[in-house]
Amino acid sequence: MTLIITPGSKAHVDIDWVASAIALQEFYKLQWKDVWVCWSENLTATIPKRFYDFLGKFEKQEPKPQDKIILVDVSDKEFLENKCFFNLDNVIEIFDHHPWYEDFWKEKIWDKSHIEEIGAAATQIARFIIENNMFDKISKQAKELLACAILSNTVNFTLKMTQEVDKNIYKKILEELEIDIEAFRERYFREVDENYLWNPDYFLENDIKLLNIWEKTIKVSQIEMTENKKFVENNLEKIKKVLSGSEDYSFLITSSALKQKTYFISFCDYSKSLLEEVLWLNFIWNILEYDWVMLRKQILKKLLNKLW
Ligand SMILES: [Mn+2]
Repeated sequence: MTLIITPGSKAHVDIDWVASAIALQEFYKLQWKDVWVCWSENLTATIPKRFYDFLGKFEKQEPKPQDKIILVDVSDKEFLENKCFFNLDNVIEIFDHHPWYEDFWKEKIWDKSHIEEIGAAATQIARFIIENNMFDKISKQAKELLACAILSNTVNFTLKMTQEVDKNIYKKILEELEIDIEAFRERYFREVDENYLWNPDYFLENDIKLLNIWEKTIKVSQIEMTENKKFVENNLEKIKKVLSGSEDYSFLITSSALKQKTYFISFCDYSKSLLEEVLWLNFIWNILEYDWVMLRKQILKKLLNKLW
């Protein structure tokens, strides 16, 4: 039996997905040889460059019709039915922290469906490996990736979805690695900023989400960086280019975990008025400032409620 760990589509992957998949592959390889990952090569800026060599070594393979699938960080049945490249009946296990499709998966794979509202899929995977007494067999880099992923997906533990278990598992990993918590966090967020500054065009382009909803199309680009304000001001023309297109609504959202600020950037009047209505705040020229962290999935939820 061949096991393939995958996010289910060929879209870009963030650090939560990469960290979870790599650690899970290491875990299952301790018991089963034939375990592969399948992902697109499009990495978002949330993955520091220091991990690129390590990630490049992982054996990737496309699933064949008979292969069994483990899904990580995704359980959206409708999305998968449209985008995935395998039969959903081949899924044998799922780890995800986006609630909604619990019943569907429970019915299909019963106790192999691990879906819960928690800050990061990486927390689930780390806890799962710890509970199976195998955490000391996981590589140092996989552990570091897991810790970075928890930091990133919980936006430094400020996101509403964050649970105590996210904080506890994060602490446990760093204690085991004997790494200073403050220094680790500071380094991680600095490295993400460095990615954006190193290749702004690429990273602006690759974290875009397109949605079709009630005959309207929405394009949302996302950047998560500490110095987001400076970056936006210096790259307005590039952002404008990324956001241009035939969509009904288009904007960029960028939150800073360390500064706890979010900015929305839009060049389209429809999008601006919609965001102003939902957020109860005003754009000044093309920028709206919001005094807390918010991620794309949260603003999309608000907009969808509004447009409904
Ligand atoms: Mn995630």
